[in-house]
Amino acid sequence: MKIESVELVRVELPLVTPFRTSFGTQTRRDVLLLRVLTPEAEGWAECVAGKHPVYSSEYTEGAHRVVADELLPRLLGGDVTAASVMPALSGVQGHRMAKATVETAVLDAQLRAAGMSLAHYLGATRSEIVSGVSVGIHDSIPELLDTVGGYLDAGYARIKLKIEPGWDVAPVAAVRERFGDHIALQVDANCAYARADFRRLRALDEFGLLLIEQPLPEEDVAGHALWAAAFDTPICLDESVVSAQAAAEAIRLGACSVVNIKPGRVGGYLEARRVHDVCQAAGVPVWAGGMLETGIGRAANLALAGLPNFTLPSDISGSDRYYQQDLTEPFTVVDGLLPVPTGPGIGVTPIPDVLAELAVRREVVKP
Ligand code: NPQ
Ligand code: MG
Repeated sequence: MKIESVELVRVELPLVTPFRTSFGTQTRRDVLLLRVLTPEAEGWAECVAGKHPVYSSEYTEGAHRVVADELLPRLLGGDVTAASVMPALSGVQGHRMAKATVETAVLDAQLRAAGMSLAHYLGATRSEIVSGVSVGIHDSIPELLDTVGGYLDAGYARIKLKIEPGWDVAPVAAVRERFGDHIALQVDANCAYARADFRRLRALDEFGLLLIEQPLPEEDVAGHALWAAAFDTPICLDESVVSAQAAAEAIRLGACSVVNIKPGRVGGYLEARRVHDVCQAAGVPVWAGGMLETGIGRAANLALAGLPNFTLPSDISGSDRYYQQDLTEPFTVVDGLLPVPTGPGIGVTPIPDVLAELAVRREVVKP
């Protein structure tokens, strides 16, 4: 394909409720969208970087600059396909979320031109995805129980509690006590613990959790291996899995028996599919993570989550979990399920009026 121009669109979206994790409280998303224009079709993608570099080193303004100043100049001018994006960008170190956004927008344009859905392209075998919800750290246990009860009433098939030192065993015990042993429950620490917290966290073993996600720092894969050998509860990695190679190494070391896949974190949907394949070959189930995406990112994640080794409930929730007004037609959870989009490419586009209202900055880059 020949790319005529790329538009970087910045959108500010308030969250329906503040989302607190071990790395901070988010009240809004500062979103970077890319729109790739080709003679045949346009392609859309959402960058999952947060406003501040607190979940990962990437952040929205940095991703914006690296896309416009470093990535697009290496890409534009010649013939571009989704498969040619990462090789063209290999001279830039890191910045996986920024690179993923460029690759995804190109892939969306390519698939729209071909009339093929992303789900079909990736090899999805499912038309619906089991929807789970990630529940932030609350100020009190009663408030947490209200929130969890609301999500269970809304049909969510799995609850994930965010934890940190001081907010771990008590909230898990309270949710089990109130809602019973049958609900699918897991926790996510976002790297907030140290090896010295071993005894504290192993106390979670008695609650029958589906998994404990990323208790230790990103670099401490060996620590996760020590804990995985000692815990009954499966250890799942998120932040540590930055590529298919990292996934293979972590599995070989025994650091995890489950993997959370986020395309942004691993540098795109093509690499995410490789992570899926590596895990599948090793007998390690995977599930689709979430980064508070708008409908643009959510649609693409649903396509990926249709692949066969995504056997655990996802962190892909309904639009209304995060946004009063999504950028696309809203995704709605019905009976705990979300549909895999079937239209060409990611299957959705921003609603023009909504985008016009919420966009705060636009920059166009041409070859
Ligand atoms: C996780 N997601 O699995 C992430 C963490 C997360 C749904 O729990 C801005 C940027 C806000 C990145 C909120 C969920 C974020 C973010 C949460 C990442 O670890
Ligand atoms: Mg996580």
